[in-house]
Amino acid sequence: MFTDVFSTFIFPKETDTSYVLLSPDLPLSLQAFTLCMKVASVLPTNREIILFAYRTKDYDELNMWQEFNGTFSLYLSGPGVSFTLPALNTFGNHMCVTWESQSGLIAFWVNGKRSLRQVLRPGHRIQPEGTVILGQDPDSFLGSFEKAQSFVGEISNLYMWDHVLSPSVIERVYLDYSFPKGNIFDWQSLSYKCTGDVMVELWM
Ligand SMILES: [Ca+2]
Repeated sequence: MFTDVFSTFIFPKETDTSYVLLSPDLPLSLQAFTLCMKVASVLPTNREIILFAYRTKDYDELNMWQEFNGTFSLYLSGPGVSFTLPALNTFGNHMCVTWESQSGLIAFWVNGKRSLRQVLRPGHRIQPEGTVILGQDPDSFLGSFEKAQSFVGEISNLYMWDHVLSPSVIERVYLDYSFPKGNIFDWQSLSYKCTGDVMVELWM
């Protein structure tokens, strides 16, 4: 008896039509989160690259980008912060973002190592009833995509928790070894729907 093990989303080319819709296991009403994924891309760094987009009807609630200048940024419905980090590459970086509302402290983690911390929107709560997509930046609810902001490359090992994981747990997420199930998104039981030209790699 074999079970399909779902391995990677492959976005083979620049489009304004291809994306993956993710269904969270919990509503994204959040005062903290840890978001992790492995990302490989060889897109030029003088181009915006959307890495994760969570949008409600009127707002981009939680968006992660690589920016024109190669920095990485995270926006929470308006305000954002950017971080200078190792560039995306063909072999893939394991990236996490942690944020919690009380202090507003936010950090990126690359291959298990934490960036310096910045402060973003203390007291803020991320609102539920939106849609999470990979591959495109929606300027309206599930629409108005721009090809020049699309993601091209591979995304795997996507997990999200409604709290900040400890450094030792993030290290284990990076090593893909013995860590708690993602209570918002868990790569081992991810509920998703692909639209357009997105390939899903499955191992038997
Ligand atoms: Ca856009």
